[in-house]
Amino acid sequence: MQTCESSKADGLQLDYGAFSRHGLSDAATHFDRCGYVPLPGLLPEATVAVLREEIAVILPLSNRKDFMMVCMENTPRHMTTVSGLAIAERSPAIVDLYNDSQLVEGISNLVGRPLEAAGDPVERHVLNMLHEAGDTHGFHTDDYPVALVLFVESPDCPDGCGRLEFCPVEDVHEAQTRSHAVGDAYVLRSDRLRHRVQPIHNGCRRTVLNFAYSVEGETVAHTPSASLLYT
Ligand SMILES: O=C(O)CCC(=O)C(=O)O
Ligand SMILES: [Fe+2]
Repeated sequence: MQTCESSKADGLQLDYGAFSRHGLSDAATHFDRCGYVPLPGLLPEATVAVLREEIAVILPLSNRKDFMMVCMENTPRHMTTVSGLAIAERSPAIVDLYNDSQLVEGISNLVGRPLEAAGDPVERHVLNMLHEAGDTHGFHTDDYPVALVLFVESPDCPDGCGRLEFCPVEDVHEAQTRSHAVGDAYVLRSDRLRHRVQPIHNGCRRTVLNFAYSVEGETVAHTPSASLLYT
């Protein structure tokens, strides 16, 4: 008998092999020290295709944001966003993906602590789209400690625009940059590392889902940033 269950039935399979394809001998130790681990190819092509359809459904609920975020040292936001509430309303498949137990277990193992869903439904799973020349998600730290960022679109521009840049909050001279292709993902210790997305060039597009998780038993200090960006 055929059963129809969970997001898997909708084509949102993940390639969990990505958790061992990062080329690091001990990813958990690396994450503890550096706060960043790539998950290349976590999203198979078919999953990217389904996510694009889901995103087309939620985009009518998007907001255009062009402002300087005062609570994050006046850094720029030029981007289109969709809040966690809108995603929950229109895309049960993305919500299922966020809650996928094998995914959450994989990230928990990487982080070395049990993770749980972010308490704030606005920030829990969001969409960030950079699609106009100069669009950027300026420097900030997140309220939640762990971010999983999934790439549905990414520029393949030879100048390498739209790269992730991150550095320890206390040492801005330690900045590192990383590029990601469509289908890739990464995990970031996003409350401790100051991070941004470098501006994109004319004609380039960068669309990500950001899944935020809490560490079980830890409280989160909330800033106004999520409501400024997603409502
Ligand atoms: O788009 C990215 O790579 C980073 C996203 C991010 O920092 C955020 O949503 O808080
Ligand atoms: Fe962030």
